[in-house]
Amino acid sequence: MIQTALITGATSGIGRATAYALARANINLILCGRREEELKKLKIELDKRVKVTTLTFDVRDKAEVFKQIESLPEEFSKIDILINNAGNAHGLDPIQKGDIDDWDAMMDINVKGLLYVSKAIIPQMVERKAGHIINIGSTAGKEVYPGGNVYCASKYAVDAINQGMRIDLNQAGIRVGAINPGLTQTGFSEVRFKGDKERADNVYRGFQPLLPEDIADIIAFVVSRPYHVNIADLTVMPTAQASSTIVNRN
Ligand code: NDP
Ligand code: 8X3
Repeated sequence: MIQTALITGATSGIGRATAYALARANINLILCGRREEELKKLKIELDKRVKVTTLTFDVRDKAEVFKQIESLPEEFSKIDILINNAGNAHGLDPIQKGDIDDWDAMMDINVKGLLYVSKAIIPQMVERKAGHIINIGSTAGKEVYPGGNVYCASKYAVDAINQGMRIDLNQAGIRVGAINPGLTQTGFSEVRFKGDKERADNVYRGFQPLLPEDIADIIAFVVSRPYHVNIADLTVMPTAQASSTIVNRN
């Protein structure tokens, strides 16, 4: 039975690599993001292999999230796997210097956006008593670091939501688990530092960071387990990283 996965944040980084990995596993794809051009390019590349459709929306726009997901054509309307991946950090300022707009963005996207998308999809999974939700958390959701304040709070919230979903959806037989990556080289730091590429590159300087494909391979492994196996919480760091603040750089 061919499955269908919806991936948020599929235009870049971990989400994009996951689209490739799940296509290789013959899973049909609903690819989501705000950058329509990127979604179109991805669809052209991947629909040689599996069925692909795209949804362009901002996860902060509650009405649009529901409208877009409800508009899915019949052949994509049964969603077996939800990958809650869309998210970013905005800024790395100490709390006393933090920008309120950055705080709003992180809580609205990483926490509320994840909830809106989940709310639009969970009822059909409950009805079928089957489904798999993977929430992309972070090492930032396990350990707070200097300047991480609100980003860490948003990822601690993802950790709590992941646990809460697993508890509440237990009787419905739905699998729920989190993958918590450490330092992964994606567009993440460029977004965090508002396009300052040099500062972004410095984050990954002097050691081998994770690549988005490393996380995507793990997601493909997690979804390929037999249905009685639920990988509930998985933290993955580069070998050079021991904690949020301890990185072995040359
Ligand atoms: P990228 O910046 O490469 O990708 C972020 C993705 O999120 C993009 O596809 C972007 O799509 C989407 N996105 C951002 N804001 C919105 C929005 N408002 N509405 C819809 N989609 C949105 O970063 P990563 O791949 O690294 O990040 C993916 C996830 O991994 C995030 O949740 C991040 O917190 C987490 N993570 C990343 C780590 C890292 O070191 N890179 C480590 C731990 C966790 P678009 O711009 O088209 O909307
Ligand atoms: C991304 C990892 O350490 O840059 O969530 O916050 S970190």
